[in-house]
Amino acid sequence: MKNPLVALILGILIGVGGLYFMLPYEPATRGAREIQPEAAPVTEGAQRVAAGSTLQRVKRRGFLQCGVSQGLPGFSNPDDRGNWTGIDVDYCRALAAAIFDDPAKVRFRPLSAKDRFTALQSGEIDILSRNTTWTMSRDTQLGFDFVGVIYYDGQAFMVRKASGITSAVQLAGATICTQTGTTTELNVADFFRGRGLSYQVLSYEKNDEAISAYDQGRCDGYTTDASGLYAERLKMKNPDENIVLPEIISKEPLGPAVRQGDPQWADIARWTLNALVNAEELDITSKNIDEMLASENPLVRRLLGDEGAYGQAVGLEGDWVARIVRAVGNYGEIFERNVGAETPLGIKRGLNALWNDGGIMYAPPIR
Ligand SMILES: N[C@@H](CCC(=O)N[C@@H](CS)C(=O)NCC(=O)O)C(=O)O
Repeated sequence: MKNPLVALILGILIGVGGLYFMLPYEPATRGAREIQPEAAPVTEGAQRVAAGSTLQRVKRRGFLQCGVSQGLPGFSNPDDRGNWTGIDVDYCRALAAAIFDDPAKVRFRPLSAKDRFTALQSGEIDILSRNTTWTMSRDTQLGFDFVGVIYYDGQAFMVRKASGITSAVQLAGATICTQTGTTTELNVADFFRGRGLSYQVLSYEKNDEAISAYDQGRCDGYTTDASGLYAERLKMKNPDENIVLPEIISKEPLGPAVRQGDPQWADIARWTLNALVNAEELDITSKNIDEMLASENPLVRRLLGDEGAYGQAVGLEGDWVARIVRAVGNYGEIFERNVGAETPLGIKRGLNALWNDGGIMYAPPIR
């Protein structure tokens, strides 16, 4: 550099630029971004809750607080005696098994679609496992981390058979019942507006109100995630008089979410989900788990904690996956037990089949 002044100015510019890139990344939660109507932005209070070890808090408390729905068969549904069943419920039981070696050490907190996010932000629950769609705004503006996909879903419509409607495009001018605080409301608006069709939406805070409004004929159609349609149809006066239209109008990747700010807890939640899927891929089931513990297959040995220290790395015991599978089975077992062909919902694996069996369910390896 011939001119020392030019060299000095250049040096300052490079230094300032370098410092800028070293600043910690801070997502803009205020102002700049448009918040979806369903979402309330993260508060400073919520960020305070997130500090510290959720695992330690859960252990000290002696049970996991798991946010679920108020009743959605196949996903999270209480019976008359308050026993919960469903895919989302079994996922929380898997977490409790990994932490406590006891799938019963979990309390289920029923939450409406509208209240679920504040319950997670405020620390009322440790994890949200409630047929919740992973969207960018929920992931980036609410102070959450989604840890994966437990069920690949998509939104569809239900109508009365007697209406003669066989396709969603015939719904022009229709009144549609749905629930507030959901992606469902937003997608239905996109669907009709995008096609220049007129429509009316009746949104209810409680899903059972939306269902009964539709069932009483106040709406021409009811819309939610396709899995939810099969589940909710079971609650109707005459389920067989209703049909699900063929169009899937959105992507609804449903998955568990945790508060941002505790990477160890996010890892535990993420790898519990991955462990369930990897266990299915390796044919490790609740029935053969004890034989599998003697396996020579290195992939099985790593998953079950005979090689490496994968559980210990996230604050769990080495046999965390054996505990999980013994308690709730692998992902395929959970699917079949709760929503599969032999259940009243009768849902096929479809997209939720493993990647090597025609679906897109794929978990990163444990190694
Ligand atoms: N996946 C959508 C919809 C979730 C949702 O709340 N669906 C309703 C209709 S199936 C539901 O679960 N209702 C049961 C309840 O409110 O407890 C979302 O995350 O917004």
